[in-house]
This record gives sequence, C-alpha cells and structure tokens, in this order.
Amino acid sequence: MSMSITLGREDIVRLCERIEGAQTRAYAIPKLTDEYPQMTIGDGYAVQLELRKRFLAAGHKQVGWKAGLTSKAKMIQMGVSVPSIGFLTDRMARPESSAIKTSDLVHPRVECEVAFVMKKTLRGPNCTLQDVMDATDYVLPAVEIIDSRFSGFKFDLESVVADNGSSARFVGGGRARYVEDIDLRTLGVVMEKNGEIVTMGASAAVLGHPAEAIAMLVNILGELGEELPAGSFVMSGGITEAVAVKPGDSIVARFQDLGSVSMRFID
Ligand code: OOG
Ligand code: MG
Repeated sequence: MSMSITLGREDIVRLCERIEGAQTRAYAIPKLTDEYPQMTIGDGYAVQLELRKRFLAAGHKQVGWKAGLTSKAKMIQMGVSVPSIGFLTDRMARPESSAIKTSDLVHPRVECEVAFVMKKTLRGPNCTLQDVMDATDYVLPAVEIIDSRFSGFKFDLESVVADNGSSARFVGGGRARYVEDIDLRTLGVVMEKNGEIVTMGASAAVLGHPAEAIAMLVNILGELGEELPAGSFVMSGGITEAVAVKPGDSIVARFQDLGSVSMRFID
C-alpha cells in the first residue's frame, strides 16, 4: 500500500472541502479519482487527516477508529480488496434503541461489527493479534451506519479512504464481555430488518479473527505516524454485507454471547 502523498496542499484542502460539504449537507458526489486518477492511498489518508483536523477544530471529539473492508462479504459487495481505516467522533455516536434520522444522510446502510475498547496504547509496526488481545479492556456488539458520499455507493479505495471509510453513525450496546471469557473467532451474528432475517455470519469472516482487524488498523496507523490510544473505541469491520435502510425500518442485530443492538430509522 503506497502511503506516499502526491497531491499538493491546495488539492488536499480542496478535496477535503468537497468531502466535508457532502458529509455535512448530505449529498452525493462523484468519486474523487474521476478528477484525480493518479491519487494514491496516501493522498486519501491525507484528505482524511485534513477532515479530522477540521472536525476537531470545530469541537468534535475523537472517540476512536474503525477498520473497514475487513471481510470477504464487504470486499465483494464494494469491489475493493484492501482494508481501510477511518476515525470515529462523539457526533457519530447514537444510543441503543434510538431513532436515527436519515434526512441528514445520503443512502445509509447498516452492518454488524464487534467493537473493542482498549486499555493499553498500541503502536505499529508489527502489532499482532495477541498484542490486541492483551491491550483490550472489553468487547461489545455494535452496528455501524455507513453512508458513502459517493454516487451509487460506488468508489475505489483512494476515494473511500478520503471519505473517512463512509463513516456516518454507530451504535454500541448489548453486553460487554472480557475477551478471555468468549471465543471471539466463532461469534455468530444475525441481522433482522423489520422482523425478518436479512443477513447472518460469524466473526471469523473478519480477517479470520476480529482482533486481527484491530492489529491491521494499528499497523496502518503506524504507517501514518500515529498510535491507537488507551481508551479508544474501535470497530473491527462489518462481518456481513451492509444492508440499506430507509425511514420506518427497524434493525435488530443479535450477537452470540454479546446480546443485541437495535435502532430504528426516521425521516
Ligand atoms: C466502506 C466502509 C467499510 C466495513 O465495516 O467494512 C466498513 C464502505 O463499505 O462504504 O465500514
Ligand atoms: Mg463498518
């Protein structure tokens, strides 16, 4: 993965403003590589960093990170075969069982993920699954509401990284567990929409073990010169493909050993 930055400062700021406009005012834009076909993954992360700095300057608080495109189901659904990372802020968090507005989103989709809360700071390179297990305080079930800002939910890795990995909202809940008390690799998950099962899977779908996705995230952060601080809330990536939602829909994600997470969607 090339983390080299080829775009000049003006282009990075320009692309950041384009993404920020689409995110905060909920409209779709063409993928960035249509205009910048040469842009690299490093350029995508430079745009994401610019976006994070703007949100933090505006008073948003970063609560953690997310790994994306870490399961085969997601890679196939999106046509991208390399995982990505993005940042999570307090403004994206929603309480369990809440009504989530869709009018400030473009075309939301929901996905089931295992979330980790860290008790030790981790740094790449060479962060391993075992390092992650040792540094984890507890895990909990989560639903991520992703919302690509790109038309038709179609993008490439460079563009989706700049768009902060389609991050929009997330809901944590259910029952928090210590990693030593469960088998994190074989957790089954079932997602219901309006009372019907729409997708299901097992946590091993995420790089063989969700902690592997957190190790990958720490190693990407290392390449970007950053660490994963203790206290971070980290999502390991959708286990199944993402499911589109619209006003009126209700979602229940049932996780083996971790309880369930639910929410409904309104206009
Ligand atoms: C990119 C975000 C992927 C996941 O869990 O795989 C992601 C996308 O699919 O829009 O959050
Ligand atoms: Mg996700």
